[in-house]
Amino acid sequence: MRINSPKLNIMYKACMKAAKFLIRDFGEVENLQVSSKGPGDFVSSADTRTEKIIIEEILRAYPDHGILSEEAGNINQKNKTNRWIIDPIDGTSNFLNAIPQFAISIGYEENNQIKNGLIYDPIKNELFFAETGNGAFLNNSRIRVSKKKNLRNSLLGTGGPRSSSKIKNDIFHEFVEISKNVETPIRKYGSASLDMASVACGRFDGFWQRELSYWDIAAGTIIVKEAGGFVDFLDKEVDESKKRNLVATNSLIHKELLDLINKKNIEKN
Ligand code: 2AM
Ligand code: CA
Repeated sequence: MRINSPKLNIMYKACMKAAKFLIRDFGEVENLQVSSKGPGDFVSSADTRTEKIIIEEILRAYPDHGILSEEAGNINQKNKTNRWIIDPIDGTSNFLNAIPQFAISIGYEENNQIKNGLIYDPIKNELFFAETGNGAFLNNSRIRVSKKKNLRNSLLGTGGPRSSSKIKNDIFHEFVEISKNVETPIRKYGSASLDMASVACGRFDGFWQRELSYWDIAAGTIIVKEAGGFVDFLDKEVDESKKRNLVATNSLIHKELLDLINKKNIEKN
């Protein structure tokens, strides 16, 4: 693994330590899946433990750094300069249903700018990572976005809407409209971080999703950018970490996809 940045090193160590347990837990979920009790509580404790291990490793190296994590919320909130953003299991519903499509996602930002990102799919043993200015990698290889030039031939991914969404119908409508403009049916794999990683390595030509959380996408944004892609938000919000509606593409199809989304005129962000 060509990791020679201190921040990526910490991410890698933390992630691998947590992944060992997570892989074991996933095996257990496969058993619980067929039991009458179901794996619900077990999964939430796997989530919490993964998070705990990662937070401990980060704080061991950088005790005063800020952390934003899906379950634990904010730690060292007064540190506005250095912040780590963690999603311990991105793709929780997949994990819960014993579907091997989930990831640990960790981002690191300085002064609100994402500098490093790491997304690890423990079941496929795929590690995506990037650091500003140094390119994006999948395991030992440099990755690049695809060269697809038009939307019609593109493979797109999306996700949602969440059950509580107030713009559910608009989101469904948007899905239908974009579907009409692509040959291959749009994929919905249920893990936003891995969807972004898929754009970065050229499996997807583009991905968009509304109403995401910052921990879903923090690591993915730098990985897509460093792979030569384009990350954009549909929100009017200025603060990057508060933007929730994302479009990430190989850059070549970006305008076409964005025009189509904007045409839909979904105003509510
Ligand atoms: P999660 O698995 O960590 O909840 C699924 O489309 C993608 O959207 C996943 O990355 C999922 O993250 C994310 N997501 C965020 N909030 C969600 C919600 N309330 N319901 C469903 N998916 C959500
Ligand atoms: Ca998530």
